[in-house]
Amino acid sequence: MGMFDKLAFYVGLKKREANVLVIGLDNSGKSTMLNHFKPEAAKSMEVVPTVGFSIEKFKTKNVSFTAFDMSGQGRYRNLWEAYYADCQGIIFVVDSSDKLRLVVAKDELDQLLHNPQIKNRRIPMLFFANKMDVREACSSVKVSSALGSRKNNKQTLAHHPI
Ligand SMILES: Nc1nc2c(ncn2[C@@H]2O[C@H](COP(=O)(O)OP(=O)(O)OP(=O)(O)O)[C@@H](O)[C@H]2O)c(=O)[nH]1
Ligand SMILES: [Mg+2]
Repeated sequence: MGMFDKLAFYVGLKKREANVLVIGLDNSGKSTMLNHFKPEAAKSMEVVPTVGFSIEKFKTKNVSFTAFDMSGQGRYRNLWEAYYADCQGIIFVVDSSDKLRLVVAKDELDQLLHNPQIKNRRIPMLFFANKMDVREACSSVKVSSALGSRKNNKQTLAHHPI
């Protein structure tokens, strides 16, 4: 539960419940990552592309998380911003092996960071450089520099293969 513990560290000191928005391009592995954190009995056998969004609940020692697993498909990305105002944390998942679309991921990230619901708040963001098991995947450092990550926003880059 390392990733949620990390977010709990940032949001748990003041709040007992937190909404976490899980975003990133389609096929980046958001639902697979969340499935990985579920208890054995609740895991899906097969993860399929998300339609719209789905809601998952997780609990760490101090904080109950509601994760909004958003679809990353182009036609659904405009749904993300409807959840900005009411989220206390964001996990941005990147497919590190999808070099061609790193620029698209950056574009989406820039739009997110410029959104008034986000830019005027200090909101913890965690970047997950996924698919590190793929041989030609970019390193987490490369993913970070492709996204132009800003350390002063308390953003963290995770790169644990799942
Ligand atoms: N090799 C590899 N494949 C992964 C990894 N994580 C996810 N995948 C695969 O990537 C594909 C997409 O995973 P999803 O979890 O559905 O991706 P998503 O980001 O939820 O996609 P949308 O719901 O369409 O936005 C699936 O075939 C997964 O099995 C990983 O770490 N390594
Ligand atoms: Mg999904």
